[in-house]
Amino acid sequence: MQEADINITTPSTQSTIPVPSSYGANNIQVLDGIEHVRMRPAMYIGDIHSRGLHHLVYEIVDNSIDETLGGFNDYIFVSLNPDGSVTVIDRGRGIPVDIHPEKGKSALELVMTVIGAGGKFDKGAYKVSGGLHGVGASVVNALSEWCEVEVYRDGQVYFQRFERGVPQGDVKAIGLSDQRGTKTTFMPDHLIFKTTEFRKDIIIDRMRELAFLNKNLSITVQDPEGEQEIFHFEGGLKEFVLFTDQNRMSLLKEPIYIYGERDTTIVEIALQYNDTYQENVFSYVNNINTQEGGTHVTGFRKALTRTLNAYAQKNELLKNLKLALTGDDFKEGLTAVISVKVAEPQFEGQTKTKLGNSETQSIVETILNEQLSDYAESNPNVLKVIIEKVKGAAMSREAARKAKELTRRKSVLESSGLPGKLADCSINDPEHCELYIVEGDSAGGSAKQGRDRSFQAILPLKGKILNVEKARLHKMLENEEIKTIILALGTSFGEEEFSTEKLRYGKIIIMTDADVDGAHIRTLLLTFFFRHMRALIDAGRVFIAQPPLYLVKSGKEQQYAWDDDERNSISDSMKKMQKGKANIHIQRYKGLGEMNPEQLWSTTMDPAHRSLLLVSVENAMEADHVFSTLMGDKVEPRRDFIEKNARYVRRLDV
Ligand code: 0RA
Repeated sequence: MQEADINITTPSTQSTIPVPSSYGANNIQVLDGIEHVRMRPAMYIGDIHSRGLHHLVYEIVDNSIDETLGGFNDYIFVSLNPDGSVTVIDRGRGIPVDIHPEKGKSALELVMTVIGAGGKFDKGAYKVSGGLHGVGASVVNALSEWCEVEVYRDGQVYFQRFERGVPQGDVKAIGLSDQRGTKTTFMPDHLIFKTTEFRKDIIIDRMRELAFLNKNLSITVQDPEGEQEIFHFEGGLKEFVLFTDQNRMSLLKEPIYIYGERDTTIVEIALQYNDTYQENVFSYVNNINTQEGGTHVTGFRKALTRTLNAYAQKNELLKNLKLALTGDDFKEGLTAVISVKVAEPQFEGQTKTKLGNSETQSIVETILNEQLSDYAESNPNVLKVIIEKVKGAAMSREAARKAKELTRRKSVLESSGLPGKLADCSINDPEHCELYIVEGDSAGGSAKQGRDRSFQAILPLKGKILNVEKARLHKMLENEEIKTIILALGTSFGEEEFSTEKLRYGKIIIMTDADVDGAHIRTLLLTFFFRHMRALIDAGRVFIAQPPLYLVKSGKEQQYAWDDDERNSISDSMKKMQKGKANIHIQRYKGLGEMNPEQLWSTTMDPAHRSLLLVSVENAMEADHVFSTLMGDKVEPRRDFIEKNARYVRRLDV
């Protein structure tokens, strides 16, 4: 889970930065392309913030991955260099350097300067070509202050340099080498990007994921200090599942592993059951995370349900169960990774991360049916454990249904009224309404007095909400705070009933104190939204308020500060105006309740001055990992995690 730094007034993604004009007339088309990329970078890489910046690395690495998928490469080296540039090296075939007969330029130069040229080279069966990926090295080149490529081919080392996309001379042979491969180094252009600082943890997360997905590949990541981490997983997806469940208690000795090929499609699946109640299924097509699922996931679910059900029936494992199993019963505690390699993937859906190829469904289904049945026959003890788990889910589903029926009339969730604690806003148009979920009654009081009641609603929570990571569905619905939130949002709840369309507010803003309790409550709320109302996060509806930490006063002058650096620079500048004689008073806000309503409004709630953090799930696997670590049962990993990440937690007063 990322709390991306995004102001409510979204910064313009357009820039008007020209490319150098030292380019001949025959290059006009190339120049047009580069210019367009530099003018509208977001069209090519998503945005010009941290996310887009990291996409540059993925684009280059994807080319090396294509070589890997084609069977030509087993090694990738990624270096975050001390000067802020990034180097990617592979041992693939090397970008060709011979002259293209019609264009009169080297293939290397075309790959690096013609937008979309990468796709014109047939580099193997499973080209990465979905989502934001696949725009090619030329886009990275166009968005780099400079970029240097070395190609190791035919016993030679070839070299070419570019500045803001423009070649600085032709490709030349600069030496001899018996290696093969490609080395690309680029410096992201600070004229384009709001931040040019690469984060090691973000790079590592993706490189680890790629190594899980390509078991023959070894990826080394080197940081600016020269420290290296090597990712190479001979067990592939099996190790991926173990990694995902490292903080959960597994019910199996080891994950079940499936591998099969049919026509040109490759299917790889690993799965296991753990003692929690959530399902975690991650799916990939050609190494791209298919967040919206698709035909490969449908095939997986059908085969899993059918095979396990058939096995249980045949072996009379359901004798004392008085109800039929449903697809949902197989989801509780399931962790699975599905990875398919498809020659011509069709991506659909809102974010183009849903696989559409219909043939893939039956291929996955057939392969899983066959191999899982075989596995079941030779591992009856494992199957017993799984079927027990599934039966538990079915019985709890039935118990929940009965309980719901009994309390239906009284149930708050079914009543049309709003919770009593909610101080609602007066206008009705959800797009313009905001809900502040506030910690505690006293902060709630300040917020109620400080707000603009026309469009801002306040919902004060009493202390902590339930940790949904450890609770079954019907337990959650018995929790007052959770019921109150669901009611206020208006979205209803549960797989069938939940609907974003019924959401009563365009923005849901979590506003907690800047202390440990506040951080905990925020995490509990985020866990709830992530596990049970993920669509709200994906739709960009969930935000975190940013109250100031300090009030710096000197005489009549006063200014707020959001962190220690800001506090120091404010007090320094106050001292200088008043020539060192200033009597500076610094107030540290521990809780929202310490601010009066006017202060809370002007610093934290007034859309003209506040800044909010937008909550986004950059990587579902990573988010799952964070929540299962922070909220799960195992204590050790939680302690490790907190110790390791403590230095990232800045605005926390322990
Ligand atoms: C075009 C054609 C061939 C390889 C590549 C591009 C290629 C591109 C990149 C980018 C990073 N690493 C790369 N490795 C290879 C095929 C060349 C051949 O047939 O020898």
